[in-house]
Amino acid sequence: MNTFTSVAAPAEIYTPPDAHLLFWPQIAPESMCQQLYSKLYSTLPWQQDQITIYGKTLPVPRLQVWMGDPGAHYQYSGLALSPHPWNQTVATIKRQIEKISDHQFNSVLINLYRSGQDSNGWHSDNEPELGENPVIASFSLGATRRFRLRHKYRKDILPYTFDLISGSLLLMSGATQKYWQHCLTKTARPVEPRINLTFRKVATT
Ligand SMILES: O=C(O)CCC(=O)C(=O)O
Ligand SMILES: [Mn+2]
Repeated sequence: MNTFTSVAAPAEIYTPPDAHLLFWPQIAPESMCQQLYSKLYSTLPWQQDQITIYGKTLPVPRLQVWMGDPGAHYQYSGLALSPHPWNQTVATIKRQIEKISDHQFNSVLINLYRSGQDSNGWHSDNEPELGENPVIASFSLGATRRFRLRHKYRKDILPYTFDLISGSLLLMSGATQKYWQHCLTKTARPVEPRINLTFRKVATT
């Protein structure tokens, strides 16, 4: 597999209060994104997990795979995930993203949004195993979907919206996960599936 173009134009920088966001609209050419998408879609062990919120158990509104170094376990909303070993395609993407972002990761949560009805509700990536000020690198493949961010406490700060196109990379760092929430909204428009990879660094056990 070719490497990504390191053409990635310099990142757009957003520094609203209590957040730090870097956004690269396109770090890989579309033809490569299509190849990566097909590979991941057909080879990953997609799971339909269940989460428990306020005592209610519900299916997660998307499919997902947790992958990482041995010992990189992850828990959220009552769901405990043990890592699948690195798949070659995901490991290649990880190396490129580490180069572009200048951060190291040991795990990734991969989401498959099968249609516009699949989504990801308002949340912060603030689980204890991520530590203080986690750095999250979010890479998208497939359909463009709308990603929103809002401050948790300050209504006077405008929310942010990113249309995450195939090949884009969004890096969230600093206090972003402490003070802001994000979500991936549903859409009534007919859309193709989308795969999103959020690379993370978790404490290993
Ligand atoms: O699909 C996305 O763009 C967001 C994914 C996300 O926030 C997560 O997996 O924690
Ligand atoms: Mn998230």
